[in-house]
Order: sequence, then structure tokens, then C-alpha cells
Amino acid sequence: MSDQPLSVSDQPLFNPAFECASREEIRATQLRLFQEQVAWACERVPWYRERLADAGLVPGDIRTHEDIRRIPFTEKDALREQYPYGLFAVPLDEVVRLHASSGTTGKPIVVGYTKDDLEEWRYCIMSMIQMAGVVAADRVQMAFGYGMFTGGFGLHYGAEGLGCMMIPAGSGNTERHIMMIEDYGTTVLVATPSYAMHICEVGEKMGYDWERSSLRVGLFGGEPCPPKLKAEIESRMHILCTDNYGLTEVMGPGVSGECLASRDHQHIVEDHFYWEVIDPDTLEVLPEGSEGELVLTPLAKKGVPLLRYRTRDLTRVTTAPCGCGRTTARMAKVRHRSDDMLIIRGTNVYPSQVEDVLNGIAGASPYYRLVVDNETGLDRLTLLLEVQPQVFTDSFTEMDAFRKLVVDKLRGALQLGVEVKLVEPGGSERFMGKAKHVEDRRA
Ligand code: DLL
Repeated sequence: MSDQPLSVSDQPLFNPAFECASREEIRATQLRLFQEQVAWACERVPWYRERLADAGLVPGDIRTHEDIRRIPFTEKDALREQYPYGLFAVPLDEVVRLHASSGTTGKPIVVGYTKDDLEEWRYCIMSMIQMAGVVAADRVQMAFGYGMFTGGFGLHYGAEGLGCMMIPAGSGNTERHIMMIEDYGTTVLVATPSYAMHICEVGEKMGYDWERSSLRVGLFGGEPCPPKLKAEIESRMHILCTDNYGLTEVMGPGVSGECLASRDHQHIVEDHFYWEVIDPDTLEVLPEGSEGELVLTPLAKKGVPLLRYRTRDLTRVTTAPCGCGRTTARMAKVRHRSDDMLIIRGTNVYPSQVEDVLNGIAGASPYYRLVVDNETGLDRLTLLLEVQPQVFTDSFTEMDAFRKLVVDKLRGALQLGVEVKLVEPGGSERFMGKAKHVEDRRA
């Protein structure tokens, strides 16, 4: 297929009346929808009614954006404690779909969607994938699983809604994915970036020529896409790799997505999500542009309304004009979460800091794993790093010199001694969903 990604100027807008409205209009719409959500949550969910009453509030008290700050946050624990249906705002016979996110410990988070919620979700996905240059003529191949995870069904119905040919391959069976791309003329791949990288490698091993492939856009999300991984995928698969963000609790994918003009930010679908950025320690709302934790309130969700949900994802948001013409706010790519910080012998380390170091080392692949243990009684951080074929040799001296270079760079950046073990090309685990980069073996 000869179609090239659309240029910014001829990219169609999904809902220009809102996406290009003035900031004042956007904020006014958001306030009105927020007020409706507060009223809905308090009327239908006793838990919210009590929480607001404890804060001395009734829905009518929310008159301005400043008033919103008086509403208590909702935390993940509340969703766990109310498992499965405690926060549902409609009778269960009005719920037409359930999704869940497993997390690492305890009960899953369960969310329910009414028919209207599914329509709203479809809207969010349609506007988000259109930002990435996806058009009705595209053939969209799904490599997320169709299960309780929101990625598969969420993007499926949105792409279908836009008029795309949807190819519901699902995750796994990587060789078949490549065959389908070739045979069906797939133009858009939906996957986690980790799985996209794996599909790329398997294709290369099969002798598939990505440069000649019909594929032109990747719609990637569900996990951070570090710059090095993005660059690898773009150059090896010859596609435009776009990133989209979301989380089960507030809906799933469709919260924000990359446009063609602003490659390191994602436009928030602001008629469906109210955003705030807070300091995770003081819980104060931060001024625009500061890095902090993203707090989201879905503005049209009827099944399980959420007020001021603490996502734990760290980002910064700007309302500066964007080259694509949209006036909606943009969030910087999420690289880490406030709860994925490791404390090693008193030093704070985010996996994304390690990624940034690796990014600057030629020969370091995007595949790595951090293992933390304290077998000796002292915390120890070990990096298992896969090397790229161009630096892999039989020479122990050369490999050890490379290893020492990585140790030195990490010590310089993190102020911490990290043990580094090198893994041969192709020797580390590949993931079909979200990659797991950290293993904390401490008790
Ligand atoms: O991952 C929803 C989703 C599916 C988004 C497909 C995009 C595409 P959960 O499984 O609940 O939902 O995980 C949500 O994943 O709080 C972030 O920490 C992380 N995350 C999701 N998308 C991105 C992204 C889905 N584009 C959690 N960049 C979120 C960085 C992401 N992190």
C-alpha cells in the first residue's frame, strides 16, 4: 500500500468544535460535566455520598474549578475494598460489559460499562486514533489480548467505529501476525511497544522485509515506550510509532494520544477527562507544567463514576498551542509511576533513569531487567542487559570493557553501585503484553 502517514496540515479532526475550542470554552464545558458527575456519583453511590459528607460537601458546593480541589481523592485501595460492585452507580442489569485490571497484589479492580459508557469510550478511541493519523481506509490489526484487559476491546470498537477494517488477531502467535500483515495488507498495528518490538524481530528472523510492508502506523500503549525502543521500532519496522495512554479504572485506553505534530506529548481527550497534576507528597495541585502525579476524573462515565482518581502516573501537562491545531491540553509521556520508585540502600531509583542511561550507550539494547535482592543483608541492584549484535563478541576482554562502561555510567547517573550482567542478543525474555522490567526479591 502506498499510503504515507498524513501530514499535519491535512490530518482530519474528529470533533473540531471541541478539539479546537478556546481554553475558556473547554474549561467551562469541563466544569459543567464535572458538576454533573459529582451529582451522579453522590446520588447513586453511597460511598461517594459519605466521602463528600465527611469533607463537608454536597454536590451544589462545586461551583468553580477551585471548589473541585475540596473533593477528596479516590485511591486504588477504595476500588479494591469495594470489590466487585461497591462503587457501581447503576443496577447490574444496566451493565453490559465488565473489564478488570489484575495489578500485582490483592483483588483485581473491576469496572462496569453501561451501553452509553461504551459509546463514550468508542468516541474517545476514535478521536485518539485519528490524532495519530489513522483514517477509515486503514486496516487495523489487533495484537492486544481480547480479555479482561481493556486494550483489546477498547481499541477494537473505536477503530471499527471510525470505519477501519478491523483484524482481530489478538495477542500471541507472532508468526501468524506477520503472515496476516502481509496477506491482509495491514496498515496499522495495535500492541504494547514491547510486543511490537518482538513482532519486528520475529519478522526479521523470518526474512520479512519491513520496508516493503504495508504497515505504516503503530498504535502503541499500555506501558511506557522509552525513546530508545521507539527509535528502534521506527527504524526497523519503517513505521510511525505513536503512543496512547489510559487506565482501566477511568475507562481503559482513550485518555490521551499522540498527534502528528507533538511527538513527545499526548493530547488529553478533555471532553471526557478532567485532569489535575498534584504533588504526590503534599497532595497540592501543582501549577501547569510542573511534574507530578496525574489525577483524572472521567466526565461521562455512568457505570462506575470516579472523582479525582490518583493514577500514580507521573507527568506534566501543558495547554500551550499545538502545531496540529488542537487546543486540548497535552500530557508529557508517562515514563514512571510514583509507586515504581525503588529505594536501594537509601537511594531512590526509577527504572526510567536506568533506561535514560542505557539510551546513551551504543550497543545497549532496549531489553533489560532490574533485580533487587538483599541476600547478603544489604540491598543489591543487578541489571541484566541484553547487548546488541554489533557489540557482541567472543572476546572476554571486550565484553568486560563494555560491562564496566555500563557500570560507570550508571554510577555517575544514579550515585549507586549497580552490578551489571550482560545477556547475549536475543537471550532475554520477550513479552506479548506489558514488559516486566523489575523484579524485587526483597521480603
Ligand atoms: O494499560 C489501558 C491501555 C490499554 C492503555 C492499551 C493504552 C493502550 P491498565 O492495565 O489498567 O490499563 O494499566 C494502566 O499502564 O496507569 C500506566 O502506568 C500504564 N500505561 C498505560 N498506557 C501507557 C502509556 C491499560 N502509553 C497503567 N505510557 C497506567 C506509559 C502507560 N504508561
